[in-house]
Amino acid sequence: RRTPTIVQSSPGLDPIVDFARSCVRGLYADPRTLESRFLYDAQGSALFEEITRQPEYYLTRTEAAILAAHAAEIRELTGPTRILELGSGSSLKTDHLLKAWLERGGPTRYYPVDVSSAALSAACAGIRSRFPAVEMVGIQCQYREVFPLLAQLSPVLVAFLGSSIGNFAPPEMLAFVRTLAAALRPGDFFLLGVDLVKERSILEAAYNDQAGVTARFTRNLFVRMNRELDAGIDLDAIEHAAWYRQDQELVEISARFTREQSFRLTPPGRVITMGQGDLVRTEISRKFRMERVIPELEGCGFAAERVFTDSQRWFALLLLRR
Ligand code: AVI
Repeated sequence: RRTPTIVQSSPGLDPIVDFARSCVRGLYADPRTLESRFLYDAQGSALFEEITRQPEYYLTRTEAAILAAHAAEIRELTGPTRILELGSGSSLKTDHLLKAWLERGGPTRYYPVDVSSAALSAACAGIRSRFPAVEMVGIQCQYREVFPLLAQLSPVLVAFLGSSIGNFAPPEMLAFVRTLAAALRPGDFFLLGVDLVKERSILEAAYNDQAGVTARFTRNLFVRMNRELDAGIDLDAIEHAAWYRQDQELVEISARFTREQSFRLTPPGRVITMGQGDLVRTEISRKFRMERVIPELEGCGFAAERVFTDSQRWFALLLLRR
């Protein structure tokens, strides 16, 4: 029990082949897109942690303040559940939840889930040192792979923080929430962080930080293609672009090629040509309205138990009951 235990899923597909196929599919698509799950290799996860510390990136600190203020109340409402956190990253926000669970006594069981083994190991080591009394098993896999385990973990609170749900396209989000609801038992909980619609200038600053960390995060996807797929992409010819699309209420994040170039991904070895000014979308980050998202989640099988927000109404934490 003293050493962090990490269990790993056994995906059928070789991770390099999975990455290569996904890149080829996305780069031949119209519009060109890359799957954002590939942003989170060891470097990408570390860069994302750095993004969360940028002054413009209000999401993490706003959500952490909401959690700090309401974790005890959340524990009051849920009772002594196990906690499973999807996309745990560094898990720093989780400290507030674990503290509230520990203060009420009884065993506290925590299951962080992350695709990045480096991020997961770091998170487990951190929790182990800050909360030696917490019983923990880290699970390295994609989110959907964990759903079949949930029934065994009941009573459980599934936490999905940081507005990561905003990185899904609307149909994917609904499919995800429906599948989660089906995997949970009645009476289990879902704690969901959502970033709210706000002024364009605040949103665009958050995704275009002065220090250029978000730009490095976007560019890292191409660094990864060079390292893992031997792509030979000229990284100096790639810039980060992020803007708010008010019509869809989302921030669109792309890489822009500033010069024409051709490269080849191995496997499968197909040539890809990018023209000057061509964009490759690497992420969307949706912004939500409470009056719309709550009925949507309720339509997927959850009941809204409590909604917590900050004084500026920039971010919301929704406690949903299955
Ligand atoms: C992980 N996710 C919630 C972040 C977001 O805000 O959509 C990812 C991110 N990409 C650029 N900055 C942050």
